[in-house]
Amino acid sequence: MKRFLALLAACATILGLTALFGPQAVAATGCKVDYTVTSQWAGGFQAGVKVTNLGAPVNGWTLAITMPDPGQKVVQGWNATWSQSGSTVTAVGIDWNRTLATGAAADVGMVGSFTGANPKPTAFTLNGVACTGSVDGTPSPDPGDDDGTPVGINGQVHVCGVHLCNQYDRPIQLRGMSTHGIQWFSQCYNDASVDALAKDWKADLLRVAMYVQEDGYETDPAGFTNRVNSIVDMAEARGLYALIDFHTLTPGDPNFNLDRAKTFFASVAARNAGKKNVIYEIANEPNGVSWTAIKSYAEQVIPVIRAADPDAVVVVGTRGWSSLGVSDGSNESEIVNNPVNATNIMYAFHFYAASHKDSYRSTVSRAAAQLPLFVTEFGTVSATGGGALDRASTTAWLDLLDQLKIGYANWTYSDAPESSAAFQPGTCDGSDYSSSGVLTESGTLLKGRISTPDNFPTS
Ligand code: IDC
Repeated sequence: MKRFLALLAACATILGLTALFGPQAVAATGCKVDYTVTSQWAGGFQAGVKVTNLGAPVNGWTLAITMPDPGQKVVQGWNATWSQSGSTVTAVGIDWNRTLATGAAADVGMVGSFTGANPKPTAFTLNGVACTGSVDGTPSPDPGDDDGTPVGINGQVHVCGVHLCNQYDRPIQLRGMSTHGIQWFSQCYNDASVDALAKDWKADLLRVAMYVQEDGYETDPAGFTNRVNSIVDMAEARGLYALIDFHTLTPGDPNFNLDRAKTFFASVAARNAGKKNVIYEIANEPNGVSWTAIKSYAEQVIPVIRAADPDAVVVVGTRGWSSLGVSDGSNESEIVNNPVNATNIMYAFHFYAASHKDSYRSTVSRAAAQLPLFVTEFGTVSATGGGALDRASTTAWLDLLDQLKIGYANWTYSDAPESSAAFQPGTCDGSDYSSSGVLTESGTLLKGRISTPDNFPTS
């Protein structure tokens, strides 16, 4: 009897430990799954899977998906750790989505291959419990501190499928402006100018372009880190997202600045981890360098950011000045076939409307079905940052980005003496950033586009 009790106690201990540390600690009592094939091509498909927990809160979950056709294989996935055994595909929640309150949902997704007809899955379980969606009354997320600003409405953003999604798991497009190099134009970023961006332009986003070379970060790491942080704070105070741009340009290989990037991002990510408005852009425009070298850089910098700020979105620059490789004679397939091994990331695409036209637009249209894209920089003029504004091409680009819900930041919110700047030279010496007289032709066009209503989804 004593021996039996001891055995029982040992079992209880093991069970207890499993309950504490096992990924399936708390079983859900109900769940609902929305499975959507978002695109399909010869032998391949992409699917979004939204799993809603209708049972007790879980801290750690495993979603098992039964694929009916033996030819269906998961190739890659996002927002979860994916694996497959026979006909069962498994997605395990990761650091930032592993906790699901009652009624909360996780949006995950996968790219798969198939050889037969690609039928939809026949069954789903969450922590071993069948998802029938039979319990209703899903509570909507707490509106929390919605103050009507972009960050107030959307909260912490994350990548869902090929989109950027808000706290309600709905795709959103963030529209805004990029600073010029803050080593040259710091006088343009002050309370009055950021007020104008938030209130008059009704922008969602300010990109903070911190050059690394050209008298930038490398000359004063602590000083530039502080300047970036203070602009992040100015954006946060007005409910704007801040895109922290590690503005590598020359040399084009981001690995040249790998150690600087690790130091910089460890610092800004730790300092800004608690904020909901920060997105990290780890390399502005890689050029003269292969995609594999860029991917290697990304896979070393992203873990540094995640260690400090696990839930932030990270944007990765692409080959050929962030042209998805097009300006180097390549295209998005090198990324699709060999993506960065990380979740919650997007890929940067840049264009200058007078230089980059239909062939670039068709690449973006095609790539947008397979890769989460963010236009972290673009100009209305030529790639030099000067020359005539190309209204027709800019309009075609912005219509396309609106239609695809791809976020963008325009180069530049500055009074630089070049046609890409939004303000007339000398504007930043004064305090008027609002009247129409201070705008350039490019600034007038962009303010007109950006200030139209966002209509962000709130449920
Ligand atoms: C340009 C600036 C210009 C500056 C030059 C070199 O407009 O004043 O002298 O950089 O630093 C990019 C780059 C961006 C460029 C911009 C226009 O990301 O730094 O800014 N551009 O040439 N990619 C394509 C164009």
